[in-house]
Order: sequence, then C-alpha cells, then structure tokens
Amino acid sequence: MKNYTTIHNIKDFSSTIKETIELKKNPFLFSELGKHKTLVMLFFNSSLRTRLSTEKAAKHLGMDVMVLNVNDAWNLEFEDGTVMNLNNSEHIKEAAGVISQYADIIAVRAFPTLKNKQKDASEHVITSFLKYSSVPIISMESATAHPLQALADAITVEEFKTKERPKVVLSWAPHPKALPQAVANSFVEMMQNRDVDFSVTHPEGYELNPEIVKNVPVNYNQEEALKDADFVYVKNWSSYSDYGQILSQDNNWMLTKEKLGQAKFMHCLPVRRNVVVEDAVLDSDQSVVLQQANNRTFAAQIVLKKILEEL
Ligand code: SN0
Repeated sequence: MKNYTTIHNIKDFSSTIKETIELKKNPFLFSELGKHKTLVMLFFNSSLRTRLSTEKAAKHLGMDVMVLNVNDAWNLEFEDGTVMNLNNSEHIKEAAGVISQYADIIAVRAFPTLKNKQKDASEHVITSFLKYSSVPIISMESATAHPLQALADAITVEEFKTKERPKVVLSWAPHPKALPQAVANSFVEMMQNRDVDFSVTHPEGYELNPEIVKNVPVNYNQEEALKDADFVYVKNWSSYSDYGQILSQDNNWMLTKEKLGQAKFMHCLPVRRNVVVEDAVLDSDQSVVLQQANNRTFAAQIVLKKILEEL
C-alpha cells in the first residue's frame, strides 16, 4: 500500500479484514517491521481515539511516533502563488518537505470547513500533503472521509455478525453542532463492499453525496428502516445539499432502546448521550462502541503494516 487516504486503497476488503482479526490475536508479531521508522501524526483538529489507537498501532510494529498539534505550529498556507503577507507563516511546500525528512510515514487529520463545499470536496489539505510529501500519507479523517474508522467498523461487523448477510442500517441522529459527513461517507462506501443488506435512514434534506450513496436504499422513515436490523450505526452529519447547515434537531430521531430492537449499536464516538442516543442503549450489552474503538488500533496497524512492507 502506498498511501491510505480512502478505503479504495485497500485491494481486497475480505482478506484484509481476516488478516486484521488474526493480527489482533498476536499484535506484537511484526514488532521488528517498523524498527527505526518514524510515524509523524499531524492534528489540525481534536482527537482521542485516533491519536491513541494510531500511536499504539505504530508501537506494536516497533515504530517511533511523533505527534504535532498543527495549531501549535506556524499557520500553514495552501494556495499556490499567494503573497504571504497575512497570517499564514509557512507554505505547505516547505512544511511537507521538512516533515518528510523527519518521518517515514505522515498521518494527517484535517476536518472540513463545512462552509466552502468546493474547497472541502477538493480535499486541499490531504491533497497538498500527497503532492508535497515524499513519504506515504495516511488520513486520520479528512474533509470527506474517515477511512481508518470505516475499516474498524467493517472489522466490528465481521466479528459480531451472527448470520451470513446481516442487515446493517446507518441512521442519522440529531446533534447541536454542524458535523462533517466524513464518517458516514466512508461507512457507506465500506458497506457497499461488504456482503450486507445495507440501507440509510435520515430526514429529508440530509441526503449524502449521491456519488457516494449510489444505489444504496434510503428511507426517510427511521422506524421502518430499523425494523429487524442486526446492526444500527448512528451518526449525525450536517446537510450536504444545504452545505454545512443544521436543518433539524428533531429528537424523535434520537436512537432509543425500543427502536434498536435486538440489533447491535454502533457509533464512532465521541457521542452526545441522550441527544444522539439514549443512555439505555449505550449502557446495554447491545452497544459495541468500545469494541469498535478497540478495533481502531488494529485497523491502523494493518494499514501501517501494509505501508511499511512497501517502504
Ligand atoms: C467528528 C465527526 O466527524 O463527526 C469526529 C468523529 C470521529 N465528531 C465531532 O466533531 C463531534 C464533536 C462534538 O462536539 O460532539
């Protein structure tokens, strides 16, 4: 693997997931692979799981890890040819060139603006790192995708499924803040590549990018959509068509124990209790959010392993 910025950098989903579940049994098996190799993690935004699980994964492989909260460094300029006489002190060309000399792999987290749809769609941060770095790039959530999360999600479904082809539903839920579509996008793309009965439910106006959703069934009636589900993945996102806007905070869309039925509950975390999902769900043994978060380590580890093998 050269880079991991989209789930499509994975060649074979089934074998990668199988390999990850094996790796989980013996995480230190390849502890020599990353010896004297450095992972630099760059955060433009907050992180708990991503930061800790990716560092843990790298250490399982024997790597050294350096973390930089980019907001503590110089403000970066991404436009080409600008006269840099305002707030941005350093151009991405120099920054990426410099970091590439310190790192064997660079991992980047950069959320969307949720204001400028075209700029977010262009993925200007991750694209600039791909362009100006001389080492592999891993996305730790970009403007439109969260491929490490989606891989952890697929592993979790594989581990908990009790039938050959489980019914998986992605449900929108209310939230006080405008959130990215990234997690939902990558989950939708991943489920399209798995043997599952997959559908999405959300209020009108919350349609995700049609180029991503393609022919996945969308139901505006949540209760109907959730019927007989084996996995309910809940996530808020802001409107894509009315870009970045909060159109509804209707708490009838909060996931309750009643609506969950017998299904397993999934969420990428962090989650707002009793806004997105009620306590009774998170506190029940149908919730697999902790196991899902644990799989973030092994998703990162399989990706790092595949990249290290090609260095
Ligand atoms: C991010 C998102 O993309 O939705 C990261 C999820 C992995 N989530 C948030 O920003 C939640 C923030 C909040 O205040 O609840």
